[in-house]
Amino acid sequence: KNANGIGAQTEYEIVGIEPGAGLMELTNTALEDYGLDDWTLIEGSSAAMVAELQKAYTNQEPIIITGWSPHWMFSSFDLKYLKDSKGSFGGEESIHSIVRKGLKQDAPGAYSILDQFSWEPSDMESVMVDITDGMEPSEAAEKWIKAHADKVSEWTNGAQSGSGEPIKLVFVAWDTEIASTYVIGKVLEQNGYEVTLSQVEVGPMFAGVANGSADGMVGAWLPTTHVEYYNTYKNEVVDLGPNLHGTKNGLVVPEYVDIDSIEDLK
Ligand code: PBE
Repeated sequence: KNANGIGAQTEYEIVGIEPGAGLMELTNTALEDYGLDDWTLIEGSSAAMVAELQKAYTNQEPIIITGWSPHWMFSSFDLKYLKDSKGSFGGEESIHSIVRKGLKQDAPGAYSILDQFSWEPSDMESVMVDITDGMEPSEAAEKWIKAHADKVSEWTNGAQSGSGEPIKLVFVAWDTEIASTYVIGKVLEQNGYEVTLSQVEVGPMFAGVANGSADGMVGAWLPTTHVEYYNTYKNEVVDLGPNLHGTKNGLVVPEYVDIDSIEDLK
C-alpha cells in the first residue's frame, strides 16, 4: 500500500459536495474518528464533484470523493467504497417521505399517495440514468411511470383524486432527489393536483415542510445522514416512513486507486 502516496497525490484533499449535506457532516466525523488531521474536505456541489471525478477518471489520476448510492456514477465508472471499519458513515439507510402537519386534512388524496410511495434503488437508478443521458427530469419521470403502471397503481390505490389543489414539493438538487421528486410530482399531477416542485437547500427543505410553506418532500435520508435536521424538526412534521431502502454513504475512489480502507489515508 502507498498510504503516504495517496495523500501527496491528492494534496490531502477529499472532494466534497454542498455544505449542509449530511454526507459532509459524516465525512468530518470520519476525519475525526480516524485521526486524519492532515486531510481537508473541500466544499462544492454534487455536480462539481462529479465533474472532478470525470476528469480524474479520464486521466486515471487518483481522487477521493464523498459518494453515495444509489448514484449513476457507479454504473459509469469502476468505483469502490473505502472500508469504514469504525462505522463513521453509518450503515445502510432509508429515504423517508415527510409532509407538513395538516396535509392529511387539506389534501387526503395527495397525503395517501405520498404515504404509499415506495420503490427500489433499481427504479430510482433507471430514472437517474435517463436524466444523466440527457433526458429532461419530467420526461424521464413520465417514461418510468408509463413503464411501471402496476407499481404506480399501488401508490394511488384508494387515494381520492384531487380537484386542482396546489401541492408544493421541495427537493435538493441531488440526482436521487431529482429522480424521486419528479416521479412522485408527476403521479400527483396525474391524480388531479396542481404540483409545484421547488429546488432548495437542505436546511430549507426540512424547514419548509415544518413551517408549512411546503407540503412535503421525499428526500430525508435516515436514520443517520439527516439526523440533525430530523431531530430539529421532527415534532413539527409528519414522517410517512421510508420510500426506499438500501442507500449508502462513504468515501469513494476509482478502482485503480490502490487503497481499500479509510485507514489507508493515514
Ligand atoms: N446525499 C444524497 C445527501 C442526501 C442525498 C447523500 C448527498 C446528503 O445529505 O448528504
